[in-house]
Amino acid sequence: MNLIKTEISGAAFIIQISRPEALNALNQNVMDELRQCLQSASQNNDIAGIVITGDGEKAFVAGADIKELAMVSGDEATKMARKGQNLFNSIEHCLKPVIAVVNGFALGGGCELAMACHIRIATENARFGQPEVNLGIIPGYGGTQRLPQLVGRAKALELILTADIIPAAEALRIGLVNHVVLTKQEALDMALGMIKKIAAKGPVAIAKSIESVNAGYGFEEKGYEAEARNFGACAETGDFKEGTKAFVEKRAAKFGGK
Ligand code: CO8
Repeated sequence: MNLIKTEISGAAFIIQISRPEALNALNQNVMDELRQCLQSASQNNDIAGIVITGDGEKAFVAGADIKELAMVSGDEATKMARKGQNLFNSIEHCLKPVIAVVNGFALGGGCELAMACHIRIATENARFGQPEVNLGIIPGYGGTQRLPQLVGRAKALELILTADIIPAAEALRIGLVNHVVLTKQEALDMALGMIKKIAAKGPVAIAKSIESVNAGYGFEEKGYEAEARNFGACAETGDFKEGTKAFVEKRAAKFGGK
């Protein structure tokens, strides 16, 4: 593991995404390491729960890696979106609780990663948003499906269409996070406390609770497939080229609508 730090604390497996120079952005190597970590944690009988967080204080995850994304074709983008959706789906369906400790920016794919977790604990400096339209693309790791489930369709559309970034207090108000605490250490302590509490319950009952809650939502094939396909379609546009170029050049994009 080069881009992820792991630690076991009691019955908890802590996964810390660590690319501080890119605000922990998710490139394909991070995604591969995340998949491996989740697999080993979920198969380990001594582990009762998993915590996912970002290295440092500034960012949980600032999204998919825009510089990597800028290089891919429409078809590749669709495939990457499907692959990421499957990984995040495996988090949602993990039979051990997965808790996101959201420190700082949780944007785009970062917000989507947090939403795939069962519980979200944020620090006061956390910021949430789906700013993909700033880049001429749409959420591609399940955000168009999970955000409406968590905050309702109207608020989800407002956030996705305006690309607004909201503070932790607002995320709490709209039901995007479970708790907001002052520091990352407090958030980690709260997550570890929850896992300790859960570890004392019947593991089969815990697994069946997660399975049953998820069964009411299902993996809406239609919605996720539309998201992956439309993500790929956006990645073929001039708007996407302009959006990613503008990000690298640290300026606002000028979209032509093609
Ligand atoms: N990707 C790559 N690099 C990033 C990213 C990112 N998402 N976010 C930040 N960085 C880099 C910056 O380029 C910068 O690098 P450098 O020092 O080399 O210029 C470094 O991290 C520090 O960032 P800033 O200087 O920009 O820090 P600021 O404090 O000024 O701003 C922000 C912080 C507001 C978080 C700003 O960095 C930002 O807007 N980042 C991008 C947020 C974003 O748009 N996220 C969505 C990305 S798209 C996405 O997530 C799609 C998900 C689905 C993908 C499906 C298929 C792959």
